[in-house]
Amino acid sequence: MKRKQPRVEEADEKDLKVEDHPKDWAAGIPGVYYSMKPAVEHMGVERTARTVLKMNQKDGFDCPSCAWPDPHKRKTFEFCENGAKAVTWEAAPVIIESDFWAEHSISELRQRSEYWLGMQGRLTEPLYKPAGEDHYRPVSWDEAFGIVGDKLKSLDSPDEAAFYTSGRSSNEAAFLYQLFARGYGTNNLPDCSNMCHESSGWAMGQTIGIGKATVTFDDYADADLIIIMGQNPGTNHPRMLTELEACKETGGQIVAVNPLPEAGLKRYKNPQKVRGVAGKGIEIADQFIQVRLGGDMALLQGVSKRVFEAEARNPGTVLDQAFLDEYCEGLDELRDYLLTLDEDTILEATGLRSEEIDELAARYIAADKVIITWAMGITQQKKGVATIKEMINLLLLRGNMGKRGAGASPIRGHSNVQGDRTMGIWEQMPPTFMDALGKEFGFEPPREHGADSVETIRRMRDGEVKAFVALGGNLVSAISDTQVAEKAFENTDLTVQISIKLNRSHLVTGKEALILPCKGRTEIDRQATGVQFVSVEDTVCAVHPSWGSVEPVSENLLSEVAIISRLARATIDGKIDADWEAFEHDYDLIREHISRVVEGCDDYNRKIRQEGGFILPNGPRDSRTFHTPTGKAVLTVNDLEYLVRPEGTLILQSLRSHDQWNTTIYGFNDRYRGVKKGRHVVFINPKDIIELGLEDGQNVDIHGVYDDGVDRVLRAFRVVSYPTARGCAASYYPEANVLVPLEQVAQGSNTPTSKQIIVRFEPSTHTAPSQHDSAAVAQQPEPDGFPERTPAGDREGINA
Ligand SMILES: Nc1nc2c(c(=O)[nH]1)N[C@H]1C(S)=C(S)[C@@H](COP(=O)(O)OP(=O)(O)OC[C@H]3O[C@@H](n4cnc5c(=O)[nH]c(N)nc54)[C@H](O)[C@@H]3O)O[C@H]1N2
Ligand SMILES: Nc1nc2c(c(=O)[nH]1)N[C@H]1C(S)=C(S)[C@@H](COP(=O)(O)OP(=O)(O)OC[C@H]3O[C@@H](n4cnc5c(=O)[nH]c(N)nc54)[C@H](O)[C@@H]3O)O[C@H]1N2
Ligand SMILES: [Mo]
Repeated sequence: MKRKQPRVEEADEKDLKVEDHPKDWAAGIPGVYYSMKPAVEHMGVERTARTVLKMNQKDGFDCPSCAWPDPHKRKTFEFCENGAKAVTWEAAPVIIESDFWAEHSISELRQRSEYWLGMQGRLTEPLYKPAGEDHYRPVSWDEAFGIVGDKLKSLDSPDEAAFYTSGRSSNEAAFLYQLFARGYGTNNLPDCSNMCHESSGWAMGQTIGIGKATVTFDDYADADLIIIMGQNPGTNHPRMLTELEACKETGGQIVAVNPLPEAGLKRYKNPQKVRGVAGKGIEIADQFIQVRLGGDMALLQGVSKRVFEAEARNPGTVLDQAFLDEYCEGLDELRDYLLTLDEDTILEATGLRSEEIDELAARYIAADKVIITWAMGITQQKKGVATIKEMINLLLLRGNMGKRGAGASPIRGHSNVQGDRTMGIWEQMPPTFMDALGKEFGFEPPREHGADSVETIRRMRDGEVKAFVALGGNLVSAISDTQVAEKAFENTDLTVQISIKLNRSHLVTGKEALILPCKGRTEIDRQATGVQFVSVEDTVCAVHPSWGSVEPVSENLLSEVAIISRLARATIDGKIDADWEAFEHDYDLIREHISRVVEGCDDYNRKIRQEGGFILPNGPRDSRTFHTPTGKAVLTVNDLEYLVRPEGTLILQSLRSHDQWNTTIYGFNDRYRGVKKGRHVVFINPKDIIELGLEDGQNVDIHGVYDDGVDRVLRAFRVVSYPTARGCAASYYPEANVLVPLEQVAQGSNTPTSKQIIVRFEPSTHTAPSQHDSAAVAQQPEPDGFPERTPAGDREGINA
């Protein structure tokens, strides 16, 4: 089973190369090649066949990568390059040997990159770091559970503990985990969603009464117009490109709104089609709108304003008045506000020309069925919640909700982040859920809202949270303000990580620390009553089973469900009416409880066994029912605000390269953007490079600009001339988290503003990358508005 520990070379950034032209298309044959090659290399042919070919099949496991849904009719290869990477990373049969921990101290491992740590292989033994020591040592499972139970029982208040969840765990594990936390007595259930789509949940909950997509999978192909805002599907949701292609094939149009000309938004070569493999692929975006970072709120208001103006010119022809009368409130207030909105402010905030907004408005008005879809470019902005409310406004004006081919579609990140929420992983679940939970398990759940991710870090820093348990994830790397986050972890008495692989959150520890290794989703889960499956929910509310398909990398591993059950027994045995031991043996028992507690999940055990699972009810989508206080969808007035950057600064966003899964770094190439063998780059518009007195290829230190007296800086990052919008820059996440103060959050959702960081640059005296890829060739922007990369000074910048 086990292979020899790999020799992993750290990338030192000195071989970093930047190609002259970023790619203008995504996927195609290279996609398939790039996905299969490492899989076969690391897992061998048989294990590759058992994993990659089972991915997203009805009898297989749900891809542990993103939350994009599966079609009804599955293809043989129902996965993308990134799914294959995620599976290879998890299922490659390489384990960390016991002597590793004596050989490597924690402080030594802390010097290693996330890439190196992840490549060491799977964790297979519970590990314990006693107070005052710098090494983990293997311990028995019983000893490990005892340490956690004793600590949790010794705290003065249950609110001195926090229970974090990342979005990869199953519905069954998530349900038990929140039950454990609430049975113990706290709502401190921070999760990765707090840093991700929290803004979407808030905005949609307040306006249409549900924080989930109002579309189904089929709606994509049916839409007349899809507006993609703040999302990079070519890298982060590649299978979405197939649906965008389907939409185009039936005459639909696509508009991409983004400061960056991302490859997948431009052209797509479908690897499943002959044309996609051999030809030029299909043009995706009919209009590319190169908005400034954080300018989307102004853009959407500008479009809605034009909709009202068009209605005023031709009364009764533009608005869906019947829909608005029956289902919505707030129309007059919105009209009054938008018709007085200053056009120059809109142009200033967006960095766009008036005609570009006119064109989008004309497309919107001409289309009967419109979907607006979005991701982190919107949610991680200070005005993220308000911006999403503006999307809802625009959709409602023409009745684009609760009909085929139309709706609001936030695209979730983690494969089961939405399911975790449905199961109760939220620091502020509503009273109806708490009532049902209390009734089912014979206890009084805590009612006071708990701490989210940012608040948990603050409480750990300030000594208010003393024990931290994480069901997956890598919070220290994922959260903003890295220095503060590290202090917070170190200030905690006990940190516990339930994980499959080593990451930084195992090395920046509390005084005591534990690692509890679990099975991954690819692995067969045998329990006393036989092989178990789990269930997950995708981004369009479809719930389906997931069966592991390969032997676990070690017999010593426990499932997440087993770990949570045993943690609960060690901590709150007998306190609530729950048979923890039985749960571990038979997951159907957990699902029976779910069916009585979670809305929409009645008869769960039967429905989950139907072919393809089932779809959760959704008021706006199914029947134009809006669970708001008045029962109507709410058109909202949101005062326009945008970030004004001081002279000499840029607004920086932090995003994903093509070779990573959040904090997991698979490699050092960002193929579509033309970066190789390094991550320490900052993409800047050529005109801004000149204006700031910098040079393409130069090394700079990037300083966060805040007046709280803390110097937040990234050293020796290479300037890459890139056709991003003027005034904007981009670097990779998680590195850039160093620059974001913990207090910089989106209004309403408390999500760190990872896409809106004001920075200034200084020439770096630190050594790092060198070699640049020759003098670049000047290129004219293409007619469709997707610019090419050009070195500073060679031509006019984009969107000047
Ligand atoms: N391969 C891979 N897949 C993933 C992930 C991964 O790390 N790797 N992560 C998963 C997770 S958890 C998530 S949440 C999703 C994230 O999916 P994305 O949201 O696509 O992820 P990001 O890389 O953060 O890209 C943000 C995009 O928004 C744009 N953007 C930034 N700011 C603005 C703005 O102000 N306005 C507009 N209009 N656009 C803006 C950026 O240029 C970029 O194209 O992907 C999921 N899928
Ligand atoms: N600056 C900046 N910061 C960001 C973002 C950004 O765009 N910019 N994006 C934010 C977003 S959208 C998100 S979702 C968060 C992500 O935050 P997290 O979800 O906390 O981080 P991940 O990197 O996805 O977690 C990876 C770890 O999960 C563990 N893991 C993997 N699979 C399993 C499993 O099956 N079970 C268990 N128990 N553990 C497993 C592995 O040990 C792995 O190291 O980061 C946020 N932070
Ligand atoms: Mo995410």
